[in-house]
Amino acid sequence: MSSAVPAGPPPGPARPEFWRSPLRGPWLTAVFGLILLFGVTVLFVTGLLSYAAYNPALARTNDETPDKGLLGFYLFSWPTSPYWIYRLTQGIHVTLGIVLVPVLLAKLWSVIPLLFSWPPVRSFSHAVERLSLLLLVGGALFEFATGILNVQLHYIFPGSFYTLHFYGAWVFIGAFVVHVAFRLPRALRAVRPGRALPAAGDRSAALVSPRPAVPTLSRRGAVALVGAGSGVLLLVTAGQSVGGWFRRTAVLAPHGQDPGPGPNGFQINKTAASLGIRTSDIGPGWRLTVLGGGRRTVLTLDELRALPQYESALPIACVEGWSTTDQLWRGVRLAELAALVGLGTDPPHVLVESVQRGGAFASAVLRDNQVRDRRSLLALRVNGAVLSPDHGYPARIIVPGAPGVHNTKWVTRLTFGEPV
Ligand SMILES: Nc1nc2c(c(=O)[nH]1)N[C@H]1C(S)=C(S)[C@@H](COP(=O)(O)O)O[C@H]1N2
Ligand SMILES: [Mo]
Repeated sequence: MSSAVPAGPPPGPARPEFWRSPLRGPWLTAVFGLILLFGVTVLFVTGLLSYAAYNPALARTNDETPDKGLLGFYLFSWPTSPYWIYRLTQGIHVTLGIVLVPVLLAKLWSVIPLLFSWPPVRSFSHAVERLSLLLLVGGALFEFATGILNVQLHYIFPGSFYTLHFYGAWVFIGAFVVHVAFRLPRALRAVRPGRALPAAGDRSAALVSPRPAVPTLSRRGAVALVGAGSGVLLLVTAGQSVGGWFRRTAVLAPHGQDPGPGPNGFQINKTAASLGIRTSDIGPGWRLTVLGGGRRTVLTLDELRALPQYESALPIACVEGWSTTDQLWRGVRLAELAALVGLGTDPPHVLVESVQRGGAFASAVLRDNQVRDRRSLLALRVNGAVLSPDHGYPARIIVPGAPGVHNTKWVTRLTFGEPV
């Protein structure tokens, strides 16, 4: 006497009537989806550029990502012009990532009934599709969460942020491309003016509540609300990338809104004290050692000051998205320091080491195009004053277009042209 009646979904979210919002439907999902299609594409491209900006293939110090294999590709050497390039690309990456959060959440809200669709697995292809959506949604949440935690300096990751965000990006983008390939035609149809109602059996019709509550907001109103949320985030974030006066509007910026007065009054990433830089490391006993071509020269600070000094107006642009306006640096050209060890014509790459003991940013390798640029300095002064200890006294690197992390502070050794 077995019953042939298939069991319906259990009470709760697996039942379509459970979902009552009259706003859900193909149009709303398509609008958010199309915004994300554009936004995520920009995030992916600027993210790849951010990776390339580290000159990852140049040296292990620049990119410690394990087993990156083919994914560690990059197509070009990071340029030094325009000198604000990283300020722009990374400012866009971080600001856009934050601004898209309301859109991402709204998109997920619009499709949440599908998460509980019954039966959980209908067929093999349905299972594959659901698995790909797991990678898509999981990947998106992972990338947004790790990115935001990093720009908020909240390092709770089990490992390096770079490694996690890098591999997460490839998983996410793979699932994203598949998702877009399958859903883009439907999304475009859903936003076409004068579109027909979804045909019966159309899976996207599952988004429409069979028992809608009375609307308190139109669908356009919902889009406007999400847009307003993104707009507010833009207003309280972008100031950290624009810098200068606008820093005051960046109330979400973790370094604070006021970097203090005077020539050294611009944003500091890590203070000397926080990294354990001792006064004895950068006191009168400090020396700059220049190595390369089998030669070695050691200079005191006074000897460095006696070399020809040049000025460059360049910003600091951090991977965390904040940047400064142009600061006026003054110091010795990297190319002329290479000349001290006989490598003045066509200077090669250089390994820059600081007095800092350990830590990922204690050293970096700059590519030959960065060494050769006449604006690249070992800076001793900024905005007319001696560097403050927090900005890298007695000497720091400043290179046009480079990510902040390659502008090593408290430099003590330069090694030109050695294999790294
Ligand atoms: N030795 C050393 N140099 C360093 C760092 C560091 O941690 N140690 N931080 C880098 C990073 S991530 C940035 S963004 C810039 C910030 O420079 P600022 O603090 O002078 O603005 O310094 C770079 N130079
Ligand atoms: Mo940075």
